[in-house]
Formats: sequence, structure tokens, C-alpha cells
Amino acid sequence: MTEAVTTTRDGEIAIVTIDNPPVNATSFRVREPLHKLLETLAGDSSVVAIVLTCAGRTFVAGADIAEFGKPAQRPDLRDVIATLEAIQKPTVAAIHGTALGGGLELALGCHFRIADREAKLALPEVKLGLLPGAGGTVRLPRLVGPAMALKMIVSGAPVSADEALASGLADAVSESNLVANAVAFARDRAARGVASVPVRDRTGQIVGADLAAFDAEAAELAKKARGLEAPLACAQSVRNAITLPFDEALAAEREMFVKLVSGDQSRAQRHLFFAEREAARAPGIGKEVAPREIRRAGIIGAGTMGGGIAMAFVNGGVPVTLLEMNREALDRGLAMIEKNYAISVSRGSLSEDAKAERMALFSPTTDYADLAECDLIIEAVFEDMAVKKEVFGKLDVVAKPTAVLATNTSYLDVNEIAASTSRPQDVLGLHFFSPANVMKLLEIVRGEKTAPDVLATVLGVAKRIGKVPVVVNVCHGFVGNRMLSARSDDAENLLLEGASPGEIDQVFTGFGWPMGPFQMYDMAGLDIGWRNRKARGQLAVIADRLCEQGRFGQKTGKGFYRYDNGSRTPVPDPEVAQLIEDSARERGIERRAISAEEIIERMLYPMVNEGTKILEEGIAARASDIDIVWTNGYGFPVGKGGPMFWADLEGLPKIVERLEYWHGRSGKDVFLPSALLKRLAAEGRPLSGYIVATG
Ligand code: 3H9
Repeated sequence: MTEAVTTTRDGEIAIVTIDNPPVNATSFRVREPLHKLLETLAGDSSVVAIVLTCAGRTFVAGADIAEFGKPAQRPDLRDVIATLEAIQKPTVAAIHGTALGGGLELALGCHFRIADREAKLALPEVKLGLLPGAGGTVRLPRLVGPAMALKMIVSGAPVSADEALASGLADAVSESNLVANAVAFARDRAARGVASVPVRDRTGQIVGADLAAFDAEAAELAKKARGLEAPLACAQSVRNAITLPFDEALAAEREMFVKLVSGDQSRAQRHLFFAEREAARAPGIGKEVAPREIRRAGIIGAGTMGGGIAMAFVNGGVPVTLLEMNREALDRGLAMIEKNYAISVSRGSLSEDAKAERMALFSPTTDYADLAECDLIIEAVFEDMAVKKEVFGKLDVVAKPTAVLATNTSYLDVNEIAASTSRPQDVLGLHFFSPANVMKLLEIVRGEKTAPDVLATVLGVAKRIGKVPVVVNVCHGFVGNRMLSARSDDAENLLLEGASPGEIDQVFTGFGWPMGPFQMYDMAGLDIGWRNRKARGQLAVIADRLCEQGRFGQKTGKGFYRYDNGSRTPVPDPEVAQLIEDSARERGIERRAISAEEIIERMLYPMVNEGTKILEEGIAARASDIDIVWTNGYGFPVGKGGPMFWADLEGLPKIVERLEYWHGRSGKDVFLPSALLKRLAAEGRPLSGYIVATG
């Protein structure tokens, strides 16, 4: 292994290079030599200035996340930064790629920062359930002011080199030859003999800061935290930077960091960080499988789903041939896409030029023959097997031999669709989530005959278009919708037995979900489920009655809730309460108060149970893949790590015991614990690290 930290000289300037692939994280193997080297260089009179830079594709992208939760090894990052900051000669961070978390904190320990034109700078610790723990919350406000620091730290979002320059975070932007420019900059500062002021001593931005405005902004952010501790700690720590002396604020930051890093929420979010990267690796698809080249995508259907998928591709720079049955539908779809981009322009997140560039990437058509030039074709037509088969029959004729053919079905049998073509090896499911240009999750459904290179291709495409892919096998509803069915299986009984839609939804939002199941049904439209139930001869007492009254949810202004004057705010409706009471009476059910605990046991435990059945059947490859599906596609709170991680926090023996209890009372299959769940519970083993291949 090469040295993790080396020094070279450009005359009287020392260039310190960190080289710790893949992302130059500040692992112990970096901190120890870096600390020693900085001490040596501080006392070396032949060195007049120091440039700190990194080898490889990026500046330091943070502390080593894999070290969290293990015993701390000194020097820690704070020791390194304190030594760096105490150096009495100019120090310059030369930043390329991404300076993230501990990486940016290290750069803040330098007197100056020069950013490459393409560099991105951020303190994303909040996304790991943390706050920056090496002085970031205390130093950043001193450079960019409390308001911007608060925004950066609570959102974790990156700023560009230009934004860094404008805000004072960077001192210069380098168009090319970053290190040479940083050396020249350092030499100039040293030659001019201007005293370099460490960031800790720069108080101009925080003295006299408007604390009332800060508190108002922080209160707004707190409202959006949904039970997460880290955003609140971030805000508190930036506030400390204004109100406390530097060292006290630093100590308070450390205290909060230590508390968060050992807490369940950060453990959950770190689990998701690694789970997401793991999910992008499909079993059996190694680097030796060469993906096919995707230069153009074809999307069939320009409705809400097709349009959203098309936008996702165009946003990722992939030209799209968009096909509809007739000109009117095509124009309607394109108008909707244009409107969506116009909203982004009006919000300032997209320029007019970028909008025009994106619109120019669409080639609208009503002729299947135009799909011949596409390398990947995705159908997003009506969810009906006969319709899908007809579409694939046409694709089989027009698509080029190397094309990948995908269905966006949410439930249907991908193997049956594939079998309707002469090339089942090229067919698979790509299950996008609505709105497809926004939602991160992509369930990649591997058919029995899907070729490895087809899978490798779509995994690469997913990354290009900014999606989080999870590879699953074929079953009804795949991973996400199958578990969603298990979650709602007993919901109507809870209503009949005494809970109201509002009470159940409140338990969900209290748990950290963005919305409860009944709000979700109203948003999605109750008629879809009604139609499916009728087709399968199934019943849902309350929902069916609502639909019979034309209450289809938000779109009709009434569903499980009322929506007054086109508003999207759900208002409890006494008519629904009456309907539920009447239905209960007709069935001789005596209504009673239902606790939050019972709601969780009867809705979330079956979901966990279904997840274990999915693992037993090998539909998902790892328990952590299921967590990625649920946190990215269905709003499962990230602070709880996904249903499988959360199940471990709840305790598997308790889940088994309660499932058996509810099974005894209801006889329902969803409550019958799977053999896997029972086995892990009995062996005292966790579910969250479970891998199907190794058991
Ligand atoms: C922190 O800094 C705390 C401090 O405030 C206080 C300390 C006291 N550590 O994402 P990729 C691995 S908290 C360990 O696929 P990309 C990653 O697992 C940290 N490993 O590449 C993967 O490994 P593998 C704050 C890390 O090009 C490989 O690198 N920083 C770390 O799409 C490639 O990653 C962050 O939260 C890490 N910090 O994206 C930044 N980072 O190949 C987190 C990456 O075995 N990182 N790995 O699966 C990122 O956002 C992205 O990885 C990055 C590259 C944008 C850098």
C-alpha cells in the first residue's frame, strides 16, 4: 500500500498530499502521518508556506464512516486541525472533487482555500444523523455568516466553487492546474508577509449577528426535522458559534457529536449509507460483465409516469424518443413536461437555457418505427397484461437487436411479459416511483432469463439518471408494493374496531413517516385500488363504500378525508366517521380505543414479516436492500434505518410474540411469522445484516 500522506517541495513551499483511495477519508492511516508531518513542517524554517492537497479523484470526502462506533484513536481529526490551524505560516487547501464533512473541516483549518472550478463543498454529516464534529459548525459561520452556515449544515447540500468564492468560503477559484495555482497563491502570501489569520479568530461575520432572525430560521428548519435529532443539533451548534467563545462552542459541538454518533438514528443512517452502495451491486454481476452502451432511451407513454421517466433520463443527459398513441396525447405530455421545467425555472433551480437544452433532448413521435434507434426502451402504458404484451410484441419487431426492453409494471409478471417476445434475455422490469423525475428509488426486476449484461447496463443507467437501484426478483408487487399490501392488510379492521383514519395517520407521522396510509390513499386515488379489488374479487368494506359514493380522494375533494376548495390539507370528515361506525355496527363489532402500540403491531409488524418472507423466497438478495426500497420509495423514516433495521431495534422475539398473538386473534396470514423470522429471533441474530446467499 502506498504512503497515505507524502510531502514534496516546490522551492520553499511544501506540498502535502493525502492519498487514501477511494475518497481520501481521514482514516487513522491518514491522521497519524498527517499530524506528525504538520508538526514537522511547522518548525521547518526552510518552509515558508504549505499547500494541502489530495491525490485521486477528490479532496478529502470526510471522516472514515466505517470507523464510527469503534474505539477512537488519537490523533483524532480535531487534533490534526488544531495543529494545522496553529501553524504560523500561510496554509492553503487546494480543493478538487468534493470537500465533504471532515474534508471541508480540514480545509477550514487552513488559512486559505482554493477550489477547482468543478469542486463541490459541503458538510453533509446531517445525512448520517450527525453534526460536523471537527469544528465545522463553529468555523464555517465565521467565514460565510450564520445564515448560510445554518443552511449548508442543516441541509448538507453542496455549494459550487463559484458560490464558495462569493460567500467567502473559498479565496480563489482555479480554472486549471489547481496545485500550481495554490503554490503560486501560497508563495505570494508568504512573500508579502501578511499575517494569516486563522478562521477561529475571524469574528467579523458573527459579532452582531441577528440572533432573532437566526432563531426564526432555525425554528422553521426544526419543523421539517420529523423527529430527527441531527438537524436540531446542527442548528444549536451554529447558534453556539455566535453566542459562545470559540473553545466553548467547539467543546459543545464535540459533546453533541459524541452523543449523536452513538445513538440509534445515526447508526440507522450510516447503515443506509453503506446499504445503498451495496444495493448497487447485484449478486453475480461483477466488473467482468460489460454493460451495453446507452445513447438514447425510448419511453412509451407520455402520461404522468412516462413523462416523469422521460424527464429523469433527459435530466441525466440521455436523449429520449417519447412515444404516444396520438398527437393530442403527445402534445399533452410534452406540455406537462415543459410546465414542470418552467416551475423549476421560476423557483430558480434551473436556468432558461438549461430548460431549453433539456426540451431539445426530446424527440416526440407516434410511430413505433422511430424506436429503432433507441438502446433502452421502457414502456409506461396501462397496467394490464394484454396491453403490455401487445406493446412488447411491437417492440420485438422494431427494436434493434442489442436494445434493452423494460416494463414499468408495478405488479405484473415480468417473466410472462418477457416470454411474449422472441428475446426474453433482453427484457426486465424497471419500476419507477411517481413522480419519477423526483423519486430516487428504482426497483430493477430481474426476470428468469434476463441476461447479466442487461442488468449491468441498467445499473449503470440508474446511476447516470440519479436513481438508487435495488435489484429484485419477480413476485406479485415485487418488494415495495408487496410489503405495502402487508402493511395495509389489517388497516380496515383497525378502523372498524375503533381507530379513525386521522388517529392511524398520526401514529405514522409520529413515527416519522411523511404521511399516514389514509393520506397516501387519498393522494394516490382510491379508485385504483377499488378497480384492482373488483378484478380480483376482493373486498375492502370502508374503501369500497367511499368509492361507491364517488369519494376517490384528493382528486374528487373527498376520500378518507375532506379537502375543501381544492386544498391538499386533509380535514377529518364526520361523514366518514359515521360510515365507519355504521359499518362496524352492521358487523356487530364493538368499537374501543386503540393504542398507538397496537396500530404499529398490526400494521408495521406484518410488513417486517412480509420482508422476511421476501428474503426466504430470495426475491431480495439482502435485508439491507429492503431498507433501501422502503426509505427511498415509500418514506420509511431514515432515522429508523428501514423496516429490517428497525425490526432489530424493536427486538425480533417481541415481533414474533406479538405477530403470533394477533394471528391467534384474527387467523390472518399476514400475522403468521415466517420461519426465517422465528429462527433469527430464536438464535438471537439480527435481521439487518442478513444476506440470502450466506444465510
Ligand atoms: C464526517 O466527516 C464527520 C466529521 O465531521 C467529524 C469527525 C470527527 N468513509 O459513494 P461512492 C466509500 S462524516 C468511508 O460509491 P461516488 C463508499 O462506501 C463523513 N467510506 O462514490 C464506497 O465504497 P465501496 C462526511 C467512504 O463517486 C466508495 O467510497 N462525508 C466514505 O458516487 C465510493 O463511494 C460524507 O458523508 C467515507 N466518508 O461518490 C461523504 N465516502 O466502493 C460521503 C465514501 O466499497 N460520501 N466512501 O462501496 C459521499 O457522499 C460519496 O461517497 C462521494 C463519492 C460523493 C464522496
